[in-house]
Amino acid sequence: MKRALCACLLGLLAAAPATAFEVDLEHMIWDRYYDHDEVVAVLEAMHAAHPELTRLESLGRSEEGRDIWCLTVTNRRTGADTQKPGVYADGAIHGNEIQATEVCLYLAWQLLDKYGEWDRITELVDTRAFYIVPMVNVDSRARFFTDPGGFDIGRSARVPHDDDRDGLCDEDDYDDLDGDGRILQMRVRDPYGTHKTDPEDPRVTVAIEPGEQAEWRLLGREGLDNDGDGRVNEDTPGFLDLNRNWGFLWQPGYVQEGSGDYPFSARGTRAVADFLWAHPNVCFGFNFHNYGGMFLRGPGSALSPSLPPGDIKVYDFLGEEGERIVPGYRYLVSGTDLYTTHGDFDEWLYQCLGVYAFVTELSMGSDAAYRGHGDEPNGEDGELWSRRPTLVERQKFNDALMAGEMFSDWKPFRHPTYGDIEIGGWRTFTTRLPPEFLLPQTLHRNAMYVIWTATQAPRLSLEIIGTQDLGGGLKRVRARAVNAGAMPTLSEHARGKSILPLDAFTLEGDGLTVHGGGVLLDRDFGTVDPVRHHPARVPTWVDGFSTREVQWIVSGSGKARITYAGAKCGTRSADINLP
Ligand SMILES: [Ca+2]
Ligand SMILES: [Ca+2]
Ligand SMILES: [Ca+2]
Ligand SMILES: [Ca+2]
Ligand SMILES: [Zn+2]
Repeated sequence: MKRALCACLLGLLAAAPATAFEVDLEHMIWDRYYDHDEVVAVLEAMHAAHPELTRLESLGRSEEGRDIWCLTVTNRRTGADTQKPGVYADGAIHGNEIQATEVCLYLAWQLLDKYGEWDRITELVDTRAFYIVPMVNVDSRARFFTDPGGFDIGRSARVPHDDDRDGLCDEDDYDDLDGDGRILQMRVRDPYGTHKTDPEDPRVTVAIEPGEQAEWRLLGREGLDNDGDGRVNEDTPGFLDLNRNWGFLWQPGYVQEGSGDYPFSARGTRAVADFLWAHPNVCFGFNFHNYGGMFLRGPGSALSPSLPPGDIKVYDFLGEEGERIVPGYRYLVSGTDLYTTHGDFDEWLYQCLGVYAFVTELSMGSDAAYRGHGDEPNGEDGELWSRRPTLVERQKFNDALMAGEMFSDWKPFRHPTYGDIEIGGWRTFTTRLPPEFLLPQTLHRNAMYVIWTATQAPRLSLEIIGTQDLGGGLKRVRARAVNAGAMPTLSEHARGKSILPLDAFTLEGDGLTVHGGGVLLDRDFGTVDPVRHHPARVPTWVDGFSTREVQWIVSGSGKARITYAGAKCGTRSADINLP
């Protein structure tokens, strides 16, 4: 009977389509991109294989009804996730930046695969919580793999928007004219145009120099004037940029393009915000994007207040280590080193929730470099990252390393408006995405940097310094909280703006009366910053790589408990017995 059942099952398996994706967590392959269904299958498999170390939940549904998944990784046997310092990581808030999802997926896999094998990871999964949301803009990332849309389409959330104010939303999308499954470029022969064929490579169309003879006029992405208004592809799906839709210094569309009708108007933004509001234990957030090789922090604009010095020190310490763990990437300030943005995620995290955060721009132009020692020098500062390869160099890379698969050669097409044109150009998976053979290093280095950052979240221990009989029935109790992580238990900004309550250092005991208490300013002279009311509870915080000492004056005797509790560092307790 059993054998018959097995044979039957085998028969079913054999009948399954050969292309069906089966997750094999033991032998995961990382030099490939995973599409929406595959990412979900990997998340489900990780949860099924490690139910005690993971929680898989949908934070909400997207505009097109897809779940926005969050995988929490922590060892539940060592305590609830909310009682541990949390590190948040998400990807594909811009849906076309698909390698951001792969980093998140790899991070989760690394934490689970190495749990019990690598001591650092075991300890982190026991003592910290990782919140991983691989696909924030889940609709556009899913469509990146299925629609012919190409790279340009997937940044926006799928929120209908009337780009050209004609009363219709999304009525003139790109069109796959030649039915090859791709949206490429269009060009038409025109001696009065703007471009010519590159003499070095006939596939490349370059701008003419002043006075040169033109050969081509560029017509933009493949498409038609669907609504007959005299413009081609003027109202493509969206536009709402999920990373301009957050509630700190949000600006309307005429200041910040793509910001949405109001903050948190997109489902993905709102779903992640609700989750983070409910998880004040999160200390650090990574928001993965896809181009430039950068760890970006705020301020993002001149409107944004500058950071207090204590927080800059923390950021500098973390960012400089990032530059070592991921060589070539730069730790930068987004508003001054890059460009102005309003209403983006990392600023909201820092300014409104008191969470340190980086936008990580994953890939570098040098990923697709075709250049040797003797070739022309690199960027102005001599660094590879600052100079993108020229289009001719990209073609040489394409030929030498990708067998020419990155580019579709120009082909003639009869266009109803433009007449005889040519369609061709760079394919979807080649713009700002590393070729798959380069993915594993990008994923591993960036995931390991998240893991290192988690080691620098508040790492608290509690010490009893001692008790002393002062005579007259009074006793002195001293205790110390030690933070071995670089991050303070509360950021300087969070303390200064009362974003979260201060942590509480408390002394409790049935047989005790606490007469005085406060932070110990000088241990030798016994100077104390006294708490005016309820001296048993001393509100405070502990800086990174630092200690906080408190002192209480009590009468009575018996068992007592000293506790340090904070939103971002969990709770530590120690018992004492007063004679
Ligand atoms: Ca319209
Ligand atoms: Ca096409
Ligand atoms: Ca049109
Ligand atoms: Ca169109
Ligand atoms: Zn982006």
